[in-house]
Amino acid sequence: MIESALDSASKKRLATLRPGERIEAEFALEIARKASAHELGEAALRQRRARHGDRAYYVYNQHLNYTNICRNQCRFCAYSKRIGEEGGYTYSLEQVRKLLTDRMDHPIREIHIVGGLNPDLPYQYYLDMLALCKKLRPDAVVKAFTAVEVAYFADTCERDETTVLREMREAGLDVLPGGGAEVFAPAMREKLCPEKISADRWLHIHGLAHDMGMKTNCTMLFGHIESWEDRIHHLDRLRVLEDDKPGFVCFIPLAYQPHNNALGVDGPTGEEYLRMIAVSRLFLDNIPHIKAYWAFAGIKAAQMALWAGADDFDGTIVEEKIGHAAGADSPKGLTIAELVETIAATGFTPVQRDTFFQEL
Ligand code: V47
Ligand code: SF4
Repeated sequence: MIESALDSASKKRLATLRPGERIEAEFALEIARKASAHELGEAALRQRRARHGDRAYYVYNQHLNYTNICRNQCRFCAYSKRIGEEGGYTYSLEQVRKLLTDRMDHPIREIHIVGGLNPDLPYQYYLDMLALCKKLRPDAVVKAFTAVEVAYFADTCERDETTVLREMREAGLDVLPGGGAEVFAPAMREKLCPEKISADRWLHIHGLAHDMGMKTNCTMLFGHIESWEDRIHHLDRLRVLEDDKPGFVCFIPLAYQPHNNALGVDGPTGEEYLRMIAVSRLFLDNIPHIKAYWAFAGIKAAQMALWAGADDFDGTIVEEKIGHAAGADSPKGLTIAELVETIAATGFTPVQRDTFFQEL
């Protein structure tokens, strides 16, 4: 939409929001549908600047996807394989060690670990992998296992979720990543990922982690078959949890990658991506950071997103596998020099951070 379809009262309200001002779900839906991309972006940029000035954060990180074998079959997922299917893999702990030690000359500050739900892996494997990461990389924050994996460990290893989180933390887990949230609206979840844990359970596990003092991230997979109502409903559930049990660090709108999966619809346009970033910044007044995840959005759209409300560009990654299995045409990783140059080219000031957004 090029022209704004907002009435004059809503136009004025959007243009004069105070820093951190809360907007209701109804207003969020109205502006998402009717404001021009420019109006939305300008309002979100003001909120972003009020919080973060001209800083644009990045992290020196490494992703590690330990297995692609998964019991679930989410319809958007091009990454997972069934047991015995060609292309399936599971890293031994020796392979994990090699992937980490190959990069020992890089000052990596975050290790991001996620994988499929693989029935062949014993509980001890996860504990040993965390301990190995901490031993090899004592200076890095270990961000590992989505709520979907935590629930799977609990269900298959006869422990409750709190025990899983406690034992994982004792082994080296610092932070939960935000994956697996997809779209919370039940009708969408049924169509997208019927075997996956419910929205309530995803939120419950993040709430448990927050209660233990563990920080977490949150995501939404958007730009496929969901509506703006579904998106605002999702953001609202995150905002309610954060009010009740604070602990989210960063929200990541994940741009749907449309290839090699069962969903069969296109992904978001650049304009839709920027609108999603802007509405996230405007609605999530209690979550400090919005990530422009370049690996899924593409570098250019992620650069633009810094002007539409995002303040984080994520990281070096090293090897992104999930979006690339579904056709992402971004690089699989960036060197630290490329990352800094890419951010600086937007006019924002690149600032290296750790997982908690402490400046380094
Ligand atoms: O959970 C799967 C999504 C997620 C597709 O917490 C897809 O800092 C797009 O959660 N198109 C994994 N997305 C990525 C993720 C993430 C990434 C970066 C940082 C953080 C963080 C979290 O990717 C999955 C799923 O929601 N996904 N298939 C697809 N075709
Ligand atoms: Fe498995 Fe995660 Fe892919 Fe779903 S998105 S099939 S849970 S790896």
